[in-house]
Amino acid sequence: MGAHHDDHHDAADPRGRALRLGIGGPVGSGKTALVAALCRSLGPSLRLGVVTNDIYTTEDADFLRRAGVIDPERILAVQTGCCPHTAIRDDIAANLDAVETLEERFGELDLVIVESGGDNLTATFSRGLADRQIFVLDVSGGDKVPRKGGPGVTTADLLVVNKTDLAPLVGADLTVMSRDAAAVRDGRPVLFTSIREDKGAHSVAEWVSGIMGAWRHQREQKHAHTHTHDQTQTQDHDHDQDQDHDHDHAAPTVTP
Ligand SMILES: Nc1nc2c(ncn2[C@@H]2O[C@H](COP(=O)(O)OP(=O)(O)OP(=O)(O)O)[C@@H](O)[C@H]2O)c(=O)[nH]1
Ligand SMILES: [Mg+2]
Repeated sequence: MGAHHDDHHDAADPRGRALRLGIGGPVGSGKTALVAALCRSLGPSLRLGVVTNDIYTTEDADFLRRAGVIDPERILAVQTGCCPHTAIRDDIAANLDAVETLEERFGELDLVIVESGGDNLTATFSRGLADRQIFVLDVSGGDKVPRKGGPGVTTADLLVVNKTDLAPLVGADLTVMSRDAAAVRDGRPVLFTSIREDKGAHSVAEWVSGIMGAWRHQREQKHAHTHTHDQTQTQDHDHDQDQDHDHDHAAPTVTP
């Protein structure tokens, strides 16, 4: 399976819908812990929905429901039945269905978080599914991981390096990780977290609040622009990456 599947999905029209935030990264890096933390920090002020992806189970959705960080009805589980990146990058229909089901169920939402199943360093979200994406690494793979690059590390809107509390135990040098991440990310932000110690992942929540503000502004501008043009202009979609791709996909299922 090649590492360079180009994204053939268009960014969806942002007017009148929630910002869709993808959270990806390797198995066990703390994606679900981050989703829970964002629910704790942002739940009181934003209308949230959550979609989880697991290959064979609804483990992450079950964990979040048990954690009591968000109304259980606001969580939907997608069982991908295949490599997690397929369901967030190539065959995004099941995830889009889940997002839209949440929007229908709860009316207008501000933010829908989509957690990918744990995958490798090549996994990224389609722009047709996620407006912004966070890639979560942890320190336990060693301080070499950021310099290994890969599109998640290099292009995600935010790179989170989690489990800093474990750094002394595994001999990971956070200064090296910070320097290497900066070298491959072309100025995009990197945050170090220990969600074990900061249950609200406040630095990440602050970053999300910032992009929410920009999103709302963009939405308002598009709305005003559309009215000005008597609803005749087309959206400014980016068509520069229309590519075919070829591999087998199992059909994902959504579990309410
Ligand atoms: N020490 C430490 N453990 C953490 C931290 N964040 C998460 N964990 C633990 O790491 C384990 C994996 O966390 P998850 O949030 O389930 O990771 P994930 O990325 O969602 O895992 P998958 O969805 O299976 O890929 C759990 O036992 C968490 O309690 C942290 O900051 N420090
Ligand atoms: Mg998880």
